[in-house]
Amino acid sequence: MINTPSSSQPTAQPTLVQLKIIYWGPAEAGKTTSLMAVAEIFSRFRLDDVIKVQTTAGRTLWNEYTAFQFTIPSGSTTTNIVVHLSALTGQERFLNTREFAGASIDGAIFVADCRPEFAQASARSFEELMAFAPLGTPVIVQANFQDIPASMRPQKLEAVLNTRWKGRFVKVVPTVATTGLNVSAAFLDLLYAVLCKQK
Ligand SMILES: Nc1nc2c(ncn2[C@@H]2O[C@H](COP(=O)(O)OP(=O)(O)OP(=O)(O)O)[C@@H](O)[C@H]2O)c(=O)[nH]1
Ligand SMILES: [Mg+2]
Repeated sequence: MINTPSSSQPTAQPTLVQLKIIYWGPAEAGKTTSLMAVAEIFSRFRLDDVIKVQTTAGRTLWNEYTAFQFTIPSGSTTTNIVVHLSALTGQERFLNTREFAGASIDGAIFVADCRPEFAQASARSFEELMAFAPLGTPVIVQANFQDIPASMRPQKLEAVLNTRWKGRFVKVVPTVATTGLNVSAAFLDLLYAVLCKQK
């Protein structure tokens, strides 16, 4: 987090807080789709267009990036919060890219692919995030692909993750990234967790 008081005047001046948040998860779990949905839902707070670095087939090569500015009351003044949001590449061979683009994060949204055949890839990717993110980094888990009947449900995913990672994530949110279902809730939950930590 970069926290810049706009002025050293004794009168209350707006404060600028800059946060970096990333989507992390296995390949094709819905990270980019989630970012695009959040970019659309919060379009009036967006600072610019979404930047994409993708293969010709639409796979994330480096990341997709967008930024928002939210202004919230803070005592007698306001705080401007600039959120830098990236969806990282999920392909296993791009671990270095992921680690580079994900440096110095304030929080992460882990997108789990809940279809049964992707359980192992999701577990592996979550383990990778746990090794990568500094202890205490707020993490929200999206239980994605909830529109697929055979998908693991959020309660089950939470129980599975708790067997190894209890206390390392804030909560599990059921999502369908393609319809935008709950992706804004997951994003706001993470923002709240990050801001509570900064206090
Ligand atoms: N049915 C369904 N499809 C989804 C959901 N989320 C994403 N998809 C689809 O899954 C595919 C992969 O989604 P992306 O958002 O590109 O996945 P990604 O995690 O960014 O993938 P990489 O960048 O390659 O790691 C796309 O065809 C999406 O439309 C979901 O909740 N339900
Ligand atoms: Mg992607």
